[in-house]
Amino acid sequence: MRMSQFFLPTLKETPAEAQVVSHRLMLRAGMIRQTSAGIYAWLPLGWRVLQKVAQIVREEQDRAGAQEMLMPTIQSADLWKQSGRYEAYGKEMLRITDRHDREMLYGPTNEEMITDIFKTFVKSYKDLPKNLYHIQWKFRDEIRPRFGLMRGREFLMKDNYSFDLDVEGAKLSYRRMFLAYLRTFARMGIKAIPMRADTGPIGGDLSHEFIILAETGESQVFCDRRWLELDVLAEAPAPDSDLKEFFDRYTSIYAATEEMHDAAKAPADLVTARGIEVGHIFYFGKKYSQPMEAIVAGPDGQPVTVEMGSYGIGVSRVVAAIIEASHDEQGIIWPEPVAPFKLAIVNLKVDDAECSRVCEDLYARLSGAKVEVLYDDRNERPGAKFADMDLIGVPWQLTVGPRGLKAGVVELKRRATGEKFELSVEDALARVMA
Ligand code: 5CA
Repeated sequence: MRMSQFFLPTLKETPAEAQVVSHRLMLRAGMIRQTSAGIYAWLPLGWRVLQKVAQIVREEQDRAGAQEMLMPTIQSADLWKQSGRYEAYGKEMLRITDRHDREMLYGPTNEEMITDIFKTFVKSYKDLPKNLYHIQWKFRDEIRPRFGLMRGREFLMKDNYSFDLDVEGAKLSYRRMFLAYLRTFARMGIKAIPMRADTGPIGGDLSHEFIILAETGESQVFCDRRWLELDVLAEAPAPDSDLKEFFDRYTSIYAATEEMHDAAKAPADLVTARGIEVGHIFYFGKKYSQPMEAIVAGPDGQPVTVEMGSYGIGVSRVVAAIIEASHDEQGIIWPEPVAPFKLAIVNLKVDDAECSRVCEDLYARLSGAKVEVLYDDRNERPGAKFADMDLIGVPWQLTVGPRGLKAGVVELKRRATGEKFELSVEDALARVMA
């Protein structure tokens, strides 16, 4: 992408309405634009990151055996009357009446709809287990939408739903998702710690919130210091084993939200911090399958009401949470797996023929090798270019200037550490393509 053509409306000033750093930086970096309270348009830079995050979520769901589908945002109120949640959800649900006076709603979650779809088609234990997910916009009419994407009204969620014949099967599905969540966040370059949690309006008796530690988190959390050192990806077992040993080991390391914290059970080496909830998993048995009659024929021909769980990741909140956990005074520091571009080329003097020739050549070769590269070909002061690059947080910056070229070098800078390397063009290329 050429920066001269890219729709990237960065702001010099800090927007007064933004209270937390992720909201400020997303506005300043031209990632999002608020269109109504708690509702945002995703501009090209933000959209690239949102898709990166969604893709990692998708790959880990697929790896765990879940199958992707897509349910609509607009739902009929009838289903919610069957489960008993239509009244219970209260004002947080956006209710809509269509031209035929039918009651509709913008879905805040999908337990009812998926249970209805499931029971229409699945009639036998032989078709179990099943685990279905989608990545879809949700709407919750939060009293106080705030902190930008962290607590929006419209937000992107990955939600999936497991169906099993018995409790043992449902608990295995839960452990599989527990592992998938640990892997998902680790792959994004962030540490999300599973904490025993309250089940709230979703219901059930087994639940974990996945929490990222960050100063601006909405809740107080407590965990054993060992959590900070765990290397989940190195230790993760294969998803097709029974995962009992793994689940017991991980859940035995202390971690709790404020509501569940018990000082008497906490370890000596306790970390107290603020946390952001990026995911939440629930096992709730027959809470929806019973009232909605999701029943299959069991092995002995007798009817069995299925066991269910649901599992959510706030995909759009994750984008903000990553920024909360990874930024400095100058701007965002994207972990490479979710970065909008891997590398930026900064042309210090676009009217210098040699500078531009080298930059164009680099740009063509990197693009040809499918490296996602942003080329700053604008006629701007070097200071303004560096400030923009640090603000939008691309992991590697390759600076090409007339003085360096005379000495045969370009400068490669790593955004995360500020380290700078003077390298020949070929060595710089080899380094970023590795
Ligand atoms: N049906 C279940 C799981 S599929 C469910 O809805 N769970 S939830 O209510 O905990 O939401 C799942 C995730 O969505 C949360 O962990 C959080 O990361 C995200 N989320 C919830 N509300 C908002 C909001 N207002 N703005 C942004 N993200 C949100």
